Amino acid sequence: MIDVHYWPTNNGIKVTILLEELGIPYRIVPVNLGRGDQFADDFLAISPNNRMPAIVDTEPSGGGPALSVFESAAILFYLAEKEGRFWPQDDVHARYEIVQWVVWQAANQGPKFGERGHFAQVPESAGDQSYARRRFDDEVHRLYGVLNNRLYDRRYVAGDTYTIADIAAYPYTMSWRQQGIDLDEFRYVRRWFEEISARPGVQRGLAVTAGPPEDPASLSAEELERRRGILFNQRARPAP
Ligand SMILES: N[C@@H](CCC(=O)N[C@@H](CS)C(=O)NCC(=O)O)C(=O)O
Repeated sequence: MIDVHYWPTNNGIKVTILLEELGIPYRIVPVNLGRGDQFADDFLAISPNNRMPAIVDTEPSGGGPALSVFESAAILFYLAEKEGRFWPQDDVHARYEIVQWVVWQAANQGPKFGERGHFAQVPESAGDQSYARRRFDDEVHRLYGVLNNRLYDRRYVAGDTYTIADIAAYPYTMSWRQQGIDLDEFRYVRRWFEEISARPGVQRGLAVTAGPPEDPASLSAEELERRRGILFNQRARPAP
């Protein structure tokens, strides 16, 4: 069984999309990010960067003890390799075409889009954010261009076949409007986006929740204060 330590965010849904595309059984273990579950000791034991997603496979290939994997890109590689789908293993050219684009997503699209979203939400009371906003708006626009140039003569990110490179890059493009992007400017991305959005496995992956939403009104002032203390201004945890 695959346990998916999960919250429905762009990085979390990469994993549920792949699992739904693969059609293999899995179990959701909610990691409520707003409550700070990512700092629990048992979660840190499998995901030391205090970020979800992470998985635990109780039946890894070849047997042996349960195997845990953190970082969404590593999880995509692990599951695709194990199941022998969406990441060809027998052709080094095709394999590394996909590796490059999954790593491109994890090292560029994910972090830059994430920072754009962060600075867009900083309240005016925190001071002038115009430099940071401009910087990450430009980066997001540049990265849509990288994807567009990639897709103008290819059906999918890594070539003619749908792979984990598409599953990695898709979630962050779902909010193109909020990101200030006009998809008419990136028409090859639009064509790809519409095709990926229509896949039943993608739609099933997007529909996966981590349980009913929490009612903010149910939280005490002490609990809100506790959450603020662990979620904001995160700094290094001391070594044991
Ligand atoms: N590079 C990581 C990023 C994971 C990540 O940033 N996860 C976010 C949610 S999308 C998280 O767990 N945030 C918790 C926090 O900021 O405290 C991956 O791709 O898995």
